Amino acid sequence: MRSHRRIQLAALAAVSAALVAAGCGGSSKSSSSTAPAAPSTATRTTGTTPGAATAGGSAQVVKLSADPSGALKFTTATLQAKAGTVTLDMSNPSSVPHSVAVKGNGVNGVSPQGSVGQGQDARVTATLKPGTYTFYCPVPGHEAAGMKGTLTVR
Ligand SMILES: [Cu+2]
Repeated sequence: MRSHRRIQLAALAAVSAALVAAGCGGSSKSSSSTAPAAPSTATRTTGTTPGAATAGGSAQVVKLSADPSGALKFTTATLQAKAGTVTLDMSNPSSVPHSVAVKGNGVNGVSPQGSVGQGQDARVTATLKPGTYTFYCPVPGHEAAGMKGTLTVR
């Protein structure tokens, strides 16, 4: 006969009870912040152009003056400008009415203001190609008396 040996294994089951203590939070009603929901799309503009000058488009202004003593002439007989839209701005410091005009190379522009008196300006604007032009006073007799000059456009 064979004796059976019984081995009993006592297993100790450890039961760990986890108690979750919920934090007692005061029911503080969070005041809804009235911050405007700004769509902060921070789109960073690449290729910054700091103070890009608007080049082109603006007419260049060439100033001249009638003789202040009243002689029928300008204070200069030669003017220069770059090709493009050119405005001749003549001031008249004299007591004799004058105006300004430009002609040559198919251009024939006369100041729409007509003759202007003392302390006033007359202007004429024309689109000029490179070449030589004549600026003059369109008041009758003034150009013939010598109130003219040469405008060189480059
Ligand atoms: Cu004149």
